[in-house]
Amino acid sequence: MNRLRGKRVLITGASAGIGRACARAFAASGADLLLSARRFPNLESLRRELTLEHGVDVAIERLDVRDRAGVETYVAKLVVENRLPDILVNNAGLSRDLLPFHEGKVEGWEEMIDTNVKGLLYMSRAIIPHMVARDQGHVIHIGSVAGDTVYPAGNVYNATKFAVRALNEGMNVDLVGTRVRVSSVDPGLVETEFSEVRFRGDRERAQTVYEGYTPLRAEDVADVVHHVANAPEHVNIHRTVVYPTDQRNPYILHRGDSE
Ligand code: NDP
Ligand code: 8X3
Repeated sequence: MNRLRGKRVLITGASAGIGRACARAFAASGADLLLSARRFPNLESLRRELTLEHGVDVAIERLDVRDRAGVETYVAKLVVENRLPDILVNNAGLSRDLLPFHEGKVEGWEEMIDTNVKGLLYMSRAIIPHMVARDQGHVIHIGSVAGDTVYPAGNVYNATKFAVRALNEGMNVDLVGTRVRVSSVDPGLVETEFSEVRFRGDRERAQTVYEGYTPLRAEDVADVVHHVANAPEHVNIHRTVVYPTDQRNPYILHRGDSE
């Protein structure tokens, strides 16, 4: 049963990877979209594609989730336009470097904390009060298995995703008694631009992350997000962990004869 037709879905970080795949999955179900990211040309081509293929309404916004005033101005504009979302997908995020803690680059740490934690907080704080006022809404965070288990040199990235897990629980606890749902979809290894960003543009190194096994595709994660969002209103799927079949935890990865 499709419960998403005519819903409005706001997705942060929709210019690539999981965010873009989520936009495609929701559009295919007839949902209208509010898409944001920093790379506006990517959003423009996605809007063209989705309006042409699915006839849905797609509004795009150049938005850096680290910019608190920018986030608040954006949400205020949505209020004025009467276009608040039914569903918020907090997807924008990144990792920088893979260095032992004592060799870490502080500026990369700040970028991760500002994006993965503070950006998610700014957006959630701006949107959720409106959901509470309407007693309806669904916030879906893209967490990570990195928020379950720390791996070597993951340190600050792990800490940001542990924070997302805590916030997912905290928001759920605080929203009891309302019909606002909060969920987290927590993937293992997904082949996107993620590793290229982590390794600051080193494509060769990024490719080695996905060699010798079959990683998740962004579309696989979008399927799960779509499933979580499409659950009946009385069902709140708190947390979904999704790994590639070749990976069973952050340490156990079978690099062998997979395609
Ligand atoms: P990509 O690098 O492919 O996409 C990241 C998206 O986030 C881009 O659209 C980017 O847009 C956006 N983004 C980054 N920084 C900002 C910012 N400051 N403001 C607004 N948008 C921003 O990576 P993924 O699709 O893989 O990552 C999406 C989410 O999934 C992240 O939260 C990541 O931590 C999480 N994740 C990824 C996994 C993986 O293995 N790939 C596994 C588990 C979780 P732009 O640059 O245009 O602003
Ligand atoms: C991204 C997956 O394993 O690189 O969150 O941390 S991992």
